[in-house]
Amino acid sequence: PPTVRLEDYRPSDHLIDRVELDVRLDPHDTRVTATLALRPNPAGRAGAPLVLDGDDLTLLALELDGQAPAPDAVRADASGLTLHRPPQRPFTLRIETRLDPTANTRLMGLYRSNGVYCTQCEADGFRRITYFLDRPDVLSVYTTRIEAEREAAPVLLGNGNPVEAGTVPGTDRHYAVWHDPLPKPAYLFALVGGRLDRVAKPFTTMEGRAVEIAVYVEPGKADRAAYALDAVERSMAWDETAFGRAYDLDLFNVVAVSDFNMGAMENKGLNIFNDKYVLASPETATDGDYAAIEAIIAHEYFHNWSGNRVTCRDWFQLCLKEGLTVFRDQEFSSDMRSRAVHRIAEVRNLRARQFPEDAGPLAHPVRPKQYAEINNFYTATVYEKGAEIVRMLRTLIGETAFRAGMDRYFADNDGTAATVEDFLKAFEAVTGRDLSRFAEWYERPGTPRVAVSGSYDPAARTYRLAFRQTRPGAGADAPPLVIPIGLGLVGPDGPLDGPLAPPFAERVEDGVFVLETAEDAVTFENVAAEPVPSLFRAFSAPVRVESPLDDAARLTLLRHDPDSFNRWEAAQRIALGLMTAQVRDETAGDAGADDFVVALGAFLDAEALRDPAFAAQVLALPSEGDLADEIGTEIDPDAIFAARRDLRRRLGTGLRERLLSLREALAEPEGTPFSPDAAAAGRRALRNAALDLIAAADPEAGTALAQAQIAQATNMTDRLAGLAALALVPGEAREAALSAFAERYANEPLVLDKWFAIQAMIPEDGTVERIRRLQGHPAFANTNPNRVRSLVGSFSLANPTQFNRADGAGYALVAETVLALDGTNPQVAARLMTAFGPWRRLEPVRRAAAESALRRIAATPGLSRDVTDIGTRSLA
Ligand code: B3K
Ligand code: ZN
Repeated sequence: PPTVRLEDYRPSDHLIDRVELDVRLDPHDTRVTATLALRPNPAGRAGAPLVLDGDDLTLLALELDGQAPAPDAVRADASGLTLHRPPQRPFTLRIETRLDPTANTRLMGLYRSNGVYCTQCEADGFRRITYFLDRPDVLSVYTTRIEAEREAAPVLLGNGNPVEAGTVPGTDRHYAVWHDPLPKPAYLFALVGGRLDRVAKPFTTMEGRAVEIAVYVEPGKADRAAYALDAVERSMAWDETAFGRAYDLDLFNVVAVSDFNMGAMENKGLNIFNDKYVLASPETATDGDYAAIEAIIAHEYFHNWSGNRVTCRDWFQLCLKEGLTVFRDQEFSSDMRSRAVHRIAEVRNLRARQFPEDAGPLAHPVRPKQYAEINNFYTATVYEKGAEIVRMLRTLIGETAFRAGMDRYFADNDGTAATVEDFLKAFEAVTGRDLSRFAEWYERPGTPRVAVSGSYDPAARTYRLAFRQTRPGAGADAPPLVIPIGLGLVGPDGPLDGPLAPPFAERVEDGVFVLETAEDAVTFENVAAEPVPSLFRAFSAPVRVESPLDDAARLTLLRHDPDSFNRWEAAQRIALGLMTAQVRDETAGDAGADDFVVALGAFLDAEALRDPAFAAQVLALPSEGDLADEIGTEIDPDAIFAARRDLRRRLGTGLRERLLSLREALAEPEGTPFSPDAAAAGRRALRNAALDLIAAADPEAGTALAQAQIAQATNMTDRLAGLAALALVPGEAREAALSAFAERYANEPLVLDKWFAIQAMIPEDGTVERIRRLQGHPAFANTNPNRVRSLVGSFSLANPTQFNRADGAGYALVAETVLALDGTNPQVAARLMTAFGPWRRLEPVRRAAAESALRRIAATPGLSRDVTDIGTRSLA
């Protein structure tokens, strides 16, 4: 496939100022008439042909300024429309196309989900609706008339504000006209038509604008939309106080559909969501679901400024809207919940998804330099590492300057399609700093390493910390990155910053040292005793740290570090060390493990009831993926699994009495109404973390507890945690609980997804066969992305021993699914295939099996561009 390169960017030769769309919805024969007000772009090439994008389109009619153009003046086919000699002045094109939304299984462009008409245009789906300049730097004002059979689609929604509605005389059809006053790129276009229930509430912006917020869901599910509706309201209020950003239309609509390629989409004034991220009730949604709904509602809403009002010049700038908006939603969630616990969750996620990506064949810079298929670049690197860059920027310049820079960015770029340079320029303007060196973060793939060593001089009462940064694959002459390092010193009894004579270091400001060269060091003065350094507080940079700490020092941090993140990190590093020692067959770890159990016991005594959410994070050991990432090469997932299982057993045995009594102490008194708030969720999280460890040590006791929990559960969090504990214990009890769960939720697709996922994650030999059976379950469908992700996606990403079975059966299952899906939904197929990313880091037998599965996929004729691209890069 042709490669698109950042360096080849040039402005469009033409602009489209206004778009009038007339969409007559029909299940198989939808007619779209687009009237485009075009003109030559003064910044483009004069006299250039007009080349409109198209994808799978059927052209019915074409007029240029009211006339049919001469046949030799035009070339049109399914994938584009070229006007060889367009007028050198403003002109109008009227284009009529025919679509079959029911046949659209790729879920890009206009399609039907459970009978509801909806659209997905980012990144390049608008060209599946009409011929267009489908690129983000062409901004137009849209007016959309939507027409449909009233019975089939009583609700008709578009971008912007509603301007007119009525019936089509003499028919059973009706229409609605929507006008969006703000110019936008085509990827933000959306329409919806269908039978939907609605919940709504008013909001008044800080500018005094009356807004109606509404959430539309499948009929009968309105009561499950309340949480999402409130989350929109909280998001609107937060963006006003945190960033001074007010909403700008009279309506803000959210629509939930059941077939959706990703989480949600920020279309202007009409966000379309995967129903998984809207629908919630205590009976069907876990605390994790509630948190995800709040975060994604916020994310899409925040795009209204970071993405829509200021959009991207080209798709290489994707992190400009995505990294920034992830940062904004993280800050929102931190303010709504516990900042420390949320930071831990962010870092877990970064390490689980972005670090491996950055260490494998699909690694790319946060701002890629080239792509073959842009839809494959909606990655953890662009989103999550992109967010970390924004966070580092804030750490470097401080909160006040950061806010001023954001204001400047919005003011200078409002209504335009911007670049990463424009973003940085705003911060340079308000701080007077040169950020060109910092900008390297956008250009370099790979996770940097920072090696740290410390030395104490008791006579001089100084403590010196030396840092050395390296980047994988980077030569010695590669420019160093600018790395903010959150720092503090901790003594045996607590922080070493007593009020009388605190330690200080000249180049540590507000607890941050900035490493700008390959090597540097900082010296603290006035240090009364040998300290333990607390490094990269709050995970101040997305790097791997080669730390000088031993386990005794880490236990000091676990006890005394005022930085909660580093308390958690200390426990994680100790656990990681114990487990990797076992994997590497070093048996010396036993005494260390005992010390760890004792320390965790003390930690629980001090903290568990004070901050259960945080304690749950400390108890949750690093994942198998974390271990694989730590080990890095010749990975044997079975050995990793065994090491983790053994440490869980040890903790479950050593902490048993404490865990049991914590479960008692944290139980909600009977009759307590369910609340999804962070405090209640934290108590449930700790109870369930305790259950996991108890069951690991004593499957029989665990089974009994899990069964009782399921029987008494008043919410999905506890019910599912019970089921998850049972799922790890082979036998009758597990199978009975699984059947009962399936029966209870037979008509709840989103809950059945959890049931599919739990079974897909069973770390036992029979799982591949179980999944094959489940693929034939009446509730399973390859055409629904949520079903595929819950069954096959969970397997490939969250069941390392079975996906990586030495006989290759796990790889074969995923490869077959990729191939089966590619014809209908290439985006989801390609996403699934990324699970093979770490293949080169496996031990030789599995490496060979994974490679041959990859090669089998890649050698299949007729593959989509999406899957071809992942295959090519994975094998390169
Ligand atoms: N912007 C969309 C993602 C579109 C993905 C296109 N393949 C959702 C989001 O990040 O908010
Ligand atoms: Zn986004």
